[in-house]
Amino acid sequence: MKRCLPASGAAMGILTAFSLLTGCGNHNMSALDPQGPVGKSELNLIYLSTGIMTFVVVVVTVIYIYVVWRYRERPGDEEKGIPEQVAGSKKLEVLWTVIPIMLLIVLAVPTIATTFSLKEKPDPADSLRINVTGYQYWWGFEYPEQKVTTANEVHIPTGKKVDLIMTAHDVIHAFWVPSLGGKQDLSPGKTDRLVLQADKPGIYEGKCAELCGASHSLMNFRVIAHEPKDFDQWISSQQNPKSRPTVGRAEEGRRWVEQNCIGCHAVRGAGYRVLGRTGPELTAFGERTRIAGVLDNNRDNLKAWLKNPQDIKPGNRMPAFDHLSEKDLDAIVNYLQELK
Ligand code: HEC
Ligand SMILES: [Cu+2]
Repeated sequence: MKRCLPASGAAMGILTAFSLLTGCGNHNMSALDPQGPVGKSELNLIYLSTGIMTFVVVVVTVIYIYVVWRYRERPGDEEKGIPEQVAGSKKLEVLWTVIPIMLLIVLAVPTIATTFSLKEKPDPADSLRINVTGYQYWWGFEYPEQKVTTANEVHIPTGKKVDLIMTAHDVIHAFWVPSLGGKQDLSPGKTDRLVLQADKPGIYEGKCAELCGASHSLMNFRVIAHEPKDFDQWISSQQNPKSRPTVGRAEEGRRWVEQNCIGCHAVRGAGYRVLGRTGPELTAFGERTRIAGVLDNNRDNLKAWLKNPQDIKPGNRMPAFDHLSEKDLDAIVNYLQELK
């Protein structure tokens, strides 16, 4: 179980509410347990605004309780006549205008400075560029310099700025990896930038954070961070995928895929021409940890997905292949699991 709340007890109640909202307790999915410099700077802003809010709530509550107690009705009040009237007091009006303005400035300056610094273009020499596209309901990732494309799982090196250039294919989505940073909206016809960095290797869960349709809540992805040398190895394995199967059943599956799937899915190096790219890249699919962001990648789940993707992710754009025989589905599964 991860440590979710900081030891310092300030504003525990509010932080508990935050931790529920950020999925605390979920593996690597808490904005309160940041795993990189961007997440840390965002957490500082959360602390700052929570601190200011707590200060205001405490001050107002104390004044309120004091006034109710101090000016309660007491015997003999009537003889004293009407109390002193202070409506329109210049001193008070100025005071309660200036204090909130000052608090807003204290909140605004670091917030705006941080927001802009997250959008600063990093030096291309020591950053990695990845193009991100949001689709209903999956994520496309392209490494333009390395000429690698993948989907739903994005691999990055640790200790390096990752320059994410984002757009959307259909409707607005939002890229959010709670423990690394975000969110950043992805809009059709527009590009936006988010720079992230992971300090340690590991799997960081991501989510779409903008309601985008029936399966919005299932639009999950993973950021997989590696030590730089392991990352280089991953890149070169992606550049030379093993896509021509040697075993019989898998070869049969390759033919089924060629006949049924290449209108939407690409498999690099598979020996056929890709016709369309409206679905996730399937190159090296056997190495993925999940299917469509929601199922563990194993044979049974893959078969269930092919038979009825709509059951698993309502409204997604993949047709069912329940008309194929069990044998043919097995062959396809063999092939996909062999892609490494
Ligand atoms: C009409 C286009 C289309 C066809 C044809 C199609 N798919 Fe898909 N497929 C999709 C889309 C779109 C998704 C993404 C669904 C989502 O997650 O929203 C998908 C997702 C998948 C995934 C999960 C990918 C991932 O990144 O986790 C697999 C595996 C898959 N398809 C296999 C196949 C196979 C095998 C065939 C052929 C038998 C096939 N698909 C035919 C559109 C298609
Ligand atoms: Cu979305």
